[in-house]
Amino acid sequence: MLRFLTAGESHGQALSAIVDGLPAGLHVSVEQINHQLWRRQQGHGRGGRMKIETDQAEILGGVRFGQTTGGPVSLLVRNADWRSWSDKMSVAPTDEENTRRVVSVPRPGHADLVGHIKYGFEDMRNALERASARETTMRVACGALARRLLEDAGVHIFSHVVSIGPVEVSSLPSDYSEIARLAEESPVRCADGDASQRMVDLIDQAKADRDTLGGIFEVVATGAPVGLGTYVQWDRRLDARIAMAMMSIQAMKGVEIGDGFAAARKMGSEVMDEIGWDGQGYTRSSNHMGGLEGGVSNGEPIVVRVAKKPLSTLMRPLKSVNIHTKEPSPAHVERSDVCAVPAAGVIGEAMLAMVLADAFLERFGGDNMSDILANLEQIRSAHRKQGKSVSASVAQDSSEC
Ligand code: EPS
Repeated sequence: MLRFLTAGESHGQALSAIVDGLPAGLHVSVEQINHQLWRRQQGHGRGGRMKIETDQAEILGGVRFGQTTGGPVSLLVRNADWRSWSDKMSVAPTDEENTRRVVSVPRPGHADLVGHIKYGFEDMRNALERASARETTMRVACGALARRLLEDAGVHIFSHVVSIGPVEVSSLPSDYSEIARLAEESPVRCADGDASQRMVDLIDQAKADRDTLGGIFEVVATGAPVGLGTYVQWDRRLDARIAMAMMSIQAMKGVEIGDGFAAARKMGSEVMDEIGWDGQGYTRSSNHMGGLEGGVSNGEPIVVRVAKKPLSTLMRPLKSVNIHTKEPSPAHVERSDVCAVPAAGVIGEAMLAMVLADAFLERFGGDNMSDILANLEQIRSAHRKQGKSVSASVAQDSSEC
């Protein structure tokens, strides 16, 4: 089982994580993790914090001479902004009330109020510091390791933004590698140049209005083998595991796989991906199911769309109530982003990588990378042989007709 846990607060000293269950012999490097951390920090609409931070991972354990040992991998990313927060986020008790930057008026849509009620905090900073999407730094760091494993097996993951607020993509290349390339070049990770510009303009307008924006991103995994996940138990279905992972990202409010909600409005004949045989393997006329049937990967690209609500920290604060006086008050204002949908796509990639790598190890598992890749090859070649014999029996059946 591949799993990870994160720790740390947005303005604490550092963020940390443990990734448990990686096999031995996986080639990893801080440079490759840092590249993913850099991608997460980009995107038009990010706030001042991204100018302060240059997220850099440190590997504290589980890797020796560039390869995983099979032990837990321990990761650390220091918060550069800690310099300005060391007194306000002091680990040791302090009597200095005025150094605390107490948060007393919850922001609608944020974890502030539920954190106060649930944990009994009189200072909601205790809630917001951990609920903050800054935590996703570690998800991306952990996901970078899972991504390495998948790459060795020929699985590639990318994301692109399909809408920000009301602005949607209207035309996309048919080739996934071209979509990935164009998204990487866009300031909002959108592969449609025209929509990309309109998204930038919309974000500028929202900033001027002191408002925020959400949007939808798509994450795609190509090259995933058939048979990841299973229908035999509810919590082992791959689509369910992907949905949970995506919904666990801060501010996400919806997930769809393949045509998702649009498929629900169509006839069955319009949305099933018809099956063919090309002499070597099965073919599909389309991929409306997003690469998953019965909770199992079917060999087609895995396509997931995720909806992010607008950020709940508004520079023009909404109505709220002071939790101490119960008097009406404008919500707390904290430095934040106007739009973080492009970054959310990179985080979605990391979460999909973790889920797919976990399912991959379940299916092809072994203690080291060579065994795992040998298992993959053995199963693939068995499928090829099975394909040939199916093809022979189809030929025989048709000659008997
Ligand atoms: C951050 C995500 C957002 C940023 C944060 C850094 O966190 P939140 O979910 O709390 O709004 O606003 O930056 C700050 C907290 C700050 O002080 O600017 C991230 O993705 O790193």
